[in-house]
Amino acid sequence: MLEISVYPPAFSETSGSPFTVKAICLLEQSGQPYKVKYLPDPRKAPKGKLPVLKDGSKIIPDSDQIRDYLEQTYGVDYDAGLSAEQRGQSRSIIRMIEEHLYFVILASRWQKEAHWSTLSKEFFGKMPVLFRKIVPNMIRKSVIKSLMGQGMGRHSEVEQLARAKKDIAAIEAILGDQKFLFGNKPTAADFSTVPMLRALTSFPLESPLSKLVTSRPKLASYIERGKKEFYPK
Ligand SMILES: N[C@@H](CCC(=O)N[C@@H](CS)C(=O)NCC(=O)O)C(=O)O
Repeated sequence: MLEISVYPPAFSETSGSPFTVKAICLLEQSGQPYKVKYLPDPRKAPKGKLPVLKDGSKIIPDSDQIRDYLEQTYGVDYDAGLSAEQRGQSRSIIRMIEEHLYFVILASRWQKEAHWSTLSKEFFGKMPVLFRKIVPNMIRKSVIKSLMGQGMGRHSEVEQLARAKKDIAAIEAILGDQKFLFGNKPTAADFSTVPMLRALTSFPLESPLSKLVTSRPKLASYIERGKKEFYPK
């Protein structure tokens, strides 16, 4: 049976990372039986990140590659019914959400001083006390280093917010009055977008960043609808 390794649930989401939630949703939609393995530590994963899919002896890291694998191996088409043009638009939305907006969320969770203790308690609260004094700060340092490398961590919070606002406004414009980004049926772009926007709104401290979603009624109902329609029950 397919087995997906993901972070344990966090902040009332199915899993602690929007990428692992996405992978679970992709599996859910594939119609294939699968089981979920919770793994708090990604260091042994092939790319040191989660999600990772195991299919017999095959190990597939990265949610994008997991999507390709499920499409190629099990004949799923997450963009069924979309034109070539829409498939291109879908790809661009996914890249914007995963390779840009994600880093604003990462900075908001890990870099922003006012959010850190809430994140740390949720992710590391069950760790033995001795480790809890050292490990969370070590991981935080490495996340901030990666944010500096990627570049988002070099922007001020105000600049990050302005960048996120443009992405979220773009999603709102694409959604319009539709149920999902490309019509009545959820497609690949929704499986990336809904978990990412929910990563913003599920964080228990309200912020100008989370308000970018919660203050837009169409987006707020979109992410509720997504959860109802394609998250595991
Ligand atoms: N491109 C990857 C991104 C996965 C990713 O960034 N996972 C993060 C959690 S949000 C992770 O496991 N990070 C661990 C680390 O960097 O040490 C995918 O789509 O799966």
